[in-house]
Amino acid sequence: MPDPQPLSNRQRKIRERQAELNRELAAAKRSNSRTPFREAELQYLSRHPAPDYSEALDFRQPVETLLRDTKIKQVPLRRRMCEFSGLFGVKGDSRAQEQEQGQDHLTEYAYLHEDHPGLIYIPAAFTPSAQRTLIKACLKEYSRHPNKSNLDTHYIVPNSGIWDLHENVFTGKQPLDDPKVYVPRKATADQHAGGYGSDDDDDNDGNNDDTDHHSEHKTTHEQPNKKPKPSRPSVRSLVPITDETPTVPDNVPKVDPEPSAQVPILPPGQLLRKMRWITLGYQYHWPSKTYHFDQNAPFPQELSVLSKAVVDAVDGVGPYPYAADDFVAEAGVVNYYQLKDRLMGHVDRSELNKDAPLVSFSFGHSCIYLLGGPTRERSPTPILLQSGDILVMTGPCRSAFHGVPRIIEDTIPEYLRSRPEEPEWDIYADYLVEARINLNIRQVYPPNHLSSQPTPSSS
Ligand SMILES: O=C(O)CCC(=O)C(=O)O
Repeated sequence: MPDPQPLSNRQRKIRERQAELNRELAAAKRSNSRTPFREAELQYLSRHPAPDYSEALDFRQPVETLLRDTKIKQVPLRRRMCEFSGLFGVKGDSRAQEQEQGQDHLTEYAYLHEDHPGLIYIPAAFTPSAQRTLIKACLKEYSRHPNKSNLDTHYIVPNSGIWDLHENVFTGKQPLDDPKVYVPRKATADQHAGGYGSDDDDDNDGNNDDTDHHSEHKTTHEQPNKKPKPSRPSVRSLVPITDETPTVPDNVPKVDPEPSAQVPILPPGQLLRKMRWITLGYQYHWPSKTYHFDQNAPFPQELSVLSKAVVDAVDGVGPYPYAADDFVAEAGVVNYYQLKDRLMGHVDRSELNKDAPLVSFSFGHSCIYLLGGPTRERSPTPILLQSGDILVMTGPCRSAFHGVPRIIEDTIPEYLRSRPEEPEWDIYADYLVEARINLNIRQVYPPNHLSSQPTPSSS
C-alpha cells in the first residue's frame, strides 16, 4: 500500500475539530447532566445525520393549520407598520406592493405563543425590495466606523468600510494584486498574542468549519469544540461572568482582547466572511457583557423609525404593553452568519431597561432559532426564522434563553438571488449565497432618561 498523502495543516485542523465535536456530541449523549436547552442545541448542531427541521415552528404554514396544530394565537396588529415607514415598503405599503409580485396580503396580524408569554412574531413583514434595502444598509453602511465590528480587534479597517474595498475588487476597480485592497493587521509580528484566526480562521478560504458565530467574544457564548488557548490573556479570569451573573454589573473592567499578529491577511471578500457582528448606537463590550455608556455612535435614523413602528404596531397586542412614545432605539447588533456559524444559548441582560421590547429582523438564509425559558432547564421551542420575519421579545420572553444553533443551507429566497434587472444587487446576492443577517434593536435606558436621546444620523 502506498503511503497516504500527508495532510495539510488545514486538513489536519478540520479533522481534529470534527473529531473533537464528535467526541463532545458523544459525551453529551452519554451524560445525564445535559440540560434540555443543550440537548436541543446538539440536535440542531448535528451534521450527520442532518436534523429533522419539520419539528420547528413554521409561521409561514397556512394560518388554519398553524392555529389548529400549534400553541399559537393570532392577534391583529394595533397599527400597520407602513403608516410609519413607507420607506421600507413594509407589507401593506401599496407603493411597494405595486412593485412586488405575490404580495397579496397585508401584514395585519402578529402571533403569540402559549408557552412563551411575551413573544410576538410577525412573519413575512417586509416586501422583497424592503429586505434588499435593509440588507444593503447592513452590509455597506452600518459596517462602517464609528460602529465597531469584531474585525476591529485585529485589523485596521478603513473608515470607508470593508464593503467598499470588496466592491472595488468585485467590480474590477482595483485588482487583487493591489496591496491597498488588503486590510492590515493591528499587531506587529513581534506581538505574540493569540487571536481569532490562530485557531478557526487560518484556513484562508473564507470557509469557517463549524465555528461559533460570536467566536470573537468567547465569554458570551459557549464554544463546545474549542480549547482555551494558553497563550491568550484570559479576559474571563478577570471578569468571571456566567449565566447567573446579575444583570448589568457595575465596575466591571473593560479589558479588550489583544490584537493578534497571526490573523491572516485576506482579500476583502474573504475578510468580509469573517465579519461576525457590528454594534450600533451604544457600543457593546463583549468580554464584560456591558455597554460603553460613553461611546454612543449615531443611530441610523431609519432604524429608529422602523423599530418604533414595530413597537407601536405591537403595543397592547400581547400581555406586556410598552408605549411607542417611550421607546428609543439606543443600541443594536447586526449579526452576520456564514452557513456554519451558530450562536449558542444566552440571555440578553445588559440593558438597564428590561421592560422595553427587543426588536429583531431576519434576512437571507433561514435558521433554527431556539426560544427557551428563564433557565436552560426549560425545553426550548425551535422556530424556523425566515427572511423578512420580525421577532419581538417582551415581558419574560425578553429574559429568556435563546440561540441560533443552525443556519439552514439552501434556503435563500429567490428574490435575494442575482437579478438581471438590478446588476448592482449582484454583489449582495453573491454574499448572501452563504449567509444570514440578523439585525436587532434595543433600548438601553429607562424612558426619559437624560442619556436616552440618540444622535440621529441620516445613513
Ligand atoms: O440571530 C438571531 O436571530 C439572534 C441574535 C441574538 O440572539 C443576539 O444578537 O443576541
